[in-house]
Amino acid sequence: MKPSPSEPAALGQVPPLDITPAQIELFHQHGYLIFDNILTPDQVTQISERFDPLFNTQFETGIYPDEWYGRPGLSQPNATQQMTGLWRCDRTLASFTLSAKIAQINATLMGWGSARYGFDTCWIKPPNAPAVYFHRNNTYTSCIAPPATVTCWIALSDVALKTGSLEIVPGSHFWDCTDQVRFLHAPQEDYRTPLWQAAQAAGIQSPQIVPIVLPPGSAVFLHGNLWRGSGNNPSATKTRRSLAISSLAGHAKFQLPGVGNGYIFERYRQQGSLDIAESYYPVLWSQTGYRTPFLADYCQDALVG
Ligand SMILES: O=C(O)CCC(=O)C(=O)O
Repeated sequence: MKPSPSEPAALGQVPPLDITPAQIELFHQHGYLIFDNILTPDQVTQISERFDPLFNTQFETGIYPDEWYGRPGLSQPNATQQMTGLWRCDRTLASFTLSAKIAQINATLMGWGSARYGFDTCWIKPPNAPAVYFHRNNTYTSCIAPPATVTCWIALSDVALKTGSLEIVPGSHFWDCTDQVRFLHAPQEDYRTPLWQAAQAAGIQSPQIVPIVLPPGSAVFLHGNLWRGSGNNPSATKTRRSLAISSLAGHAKFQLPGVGNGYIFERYRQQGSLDIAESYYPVLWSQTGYRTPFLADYCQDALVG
């Protein structure tokens, strides 16, 4: 389904922010926050229906994604399917991943006055899908200043122990430790190895790993320094699906060339400038009401109105 272009989303059109100071405090303390029913069942279906065409190389806009794992007919049938850079491929997905509301919540949790697109990723774990290494998302954002991201991770199916939950470690966003860019899929060793190493560096004896359990349409907001990963999907029949929408600060810039990592961001660096181009990383929400103008013609905002 192709959404028609809409009017610009001005400040007044964004629904009131339904997040409290107490929730913001919890996010700062623990590095995550559960947010119920961010999407309706119809919206969950609308998003999920777009995934099969994408993984079968049918891109509504004709544009390929930034990152893509798990191809029917080529990959192992149980391979985790992950695709990043969805908004450029499909305008129905863009109408969610570029929404002002999610960017507003992301920014508010981080104390930013504005938020721009960072990355948008779907994670599809079929029955018996392998593990995903523990990691910190900010590791993949270190070529950006500030090197900080925040993610709204939305369940599109039941996310539960029996389908291989997302796992997080509350408070680990405070740990003084390092991480490195890794290929995250199907590790040969224990998928928690990077976590054990980080905990040791931070002087934490027994990190508390919490499985995230969510019904479809509910979300968890994740601080970019929070350690997260997932085990295999033990179900013989059920596929676990999610959509992760990550923001950067609206005022973010590139670090100097050669500083930090960002294998996707670096594709979009403009020579001779540290500015992040809004054509690739649009500003989605700002306290001033500013939103990158081309968005109004590109797609609707599915969460406005
Ligand atoms: O969905 C998963 O299994 C992993 C997701 C994840 O690690 C992430 O969103 O950073």
